[in-house]
Amino acid sequence: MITMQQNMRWYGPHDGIRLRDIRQCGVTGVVTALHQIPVGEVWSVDDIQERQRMIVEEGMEWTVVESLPVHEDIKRQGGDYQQYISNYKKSLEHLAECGLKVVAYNFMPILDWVRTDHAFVNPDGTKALLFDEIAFIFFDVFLLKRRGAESDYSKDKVEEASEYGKTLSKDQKDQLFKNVLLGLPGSDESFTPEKILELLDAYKGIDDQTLRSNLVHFLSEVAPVAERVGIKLAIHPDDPPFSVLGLPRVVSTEEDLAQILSEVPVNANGLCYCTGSLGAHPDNNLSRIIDTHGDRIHFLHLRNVKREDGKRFRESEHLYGDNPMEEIIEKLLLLMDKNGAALPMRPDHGFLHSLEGAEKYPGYSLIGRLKGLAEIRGVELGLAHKLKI
Ligand code: CS2
Ligand code: MN
Repeated sequence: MITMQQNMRWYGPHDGIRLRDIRQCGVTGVVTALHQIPVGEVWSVDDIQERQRMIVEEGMEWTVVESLPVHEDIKRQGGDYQQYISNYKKSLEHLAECGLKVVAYNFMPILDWVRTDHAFVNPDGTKALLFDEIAFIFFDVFLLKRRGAESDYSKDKVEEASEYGKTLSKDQKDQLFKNVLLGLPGSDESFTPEKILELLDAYKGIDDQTLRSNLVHFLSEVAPVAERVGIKLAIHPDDPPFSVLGLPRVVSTEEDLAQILSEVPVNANGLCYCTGSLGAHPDNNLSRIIDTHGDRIHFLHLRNVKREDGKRFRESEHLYGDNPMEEIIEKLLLLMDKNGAALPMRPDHGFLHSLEGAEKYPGYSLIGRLKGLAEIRGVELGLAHKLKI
């Protein structure tokens, strides 16, 4: 019986959650990254091995790199992008030398995932991450005051956002600001408004088409190297899967995925199948993505979302939401059985339970993720038994 290879994400020695806590979730695999190394610099064999040692000492293995981040110069194809591409190749070679096989990354300009509320209170008191379009427009137009922001939205929506803003206290506005500009995962620093406006300026004139061709260029350079050294690249979909702050987005829909995979047709150029990010777009059919691109899926992020009005969605319990998780897990089991190989997975995000009080990295509480992992594991074992695989 081939089941998913189970992991938990660890943000490294600065994470409030210890490797021991992760081990006690019943996983043997850790997903982590060298967050201390500035984006774009080469990851040395020594640094990689040091991290591996920490994990092995606790009885586990570093299975997936998440993320080896892509420098903004590569996304914009400006500045020192050639140097950064060459550094990226070196890091991949070093990772391969240390035995790593899967590397996740994303190609979202400037920001990684964005939510307007990091502590939406569920009826039972647990807290979840939420994206609300109106709150986001209020942030963009009235708090950040991005030049030209208003023209990216309909008049009605801007009006609604302005009304919404009137209901917020000063503290609530500050909180919204902080939530949106959280910074990169694993980093303890948020973006300042000045910094974000400056970064946004650098994207002037870069539309979807340009960003897509920059991504294809990057992949045509790095995917053959990954293929040669035995590393599988897994691109993480955009989150949310639509444009934010007027920035281009090219990894949001099924068409986007098909195009990225066909433009650079080597197996090492693959996907991180994140059901939460893809599932926030109403047109994405999660089961069909497995049918169409199964062989190019190299890493699994399993979680669920509940889409509400328009572009508002909240993260829901791992098994209950708009994604048909039983069907997805069944398809993944059949895919792994066909290929004779287990895919690495991790529960992606979880609720914050009252017992934990606060979490250092939003979405990455221990109890909520463990609950998701345990539920997914149960469904998987039951289905594997029933399918007799
Ligand atoms: C993750 C992303 O926390 C999350 O939502 O799925 O931050 C993911 O690690 C990156 O986008 C991958 O590069
Ligand atoms: Mn994800």
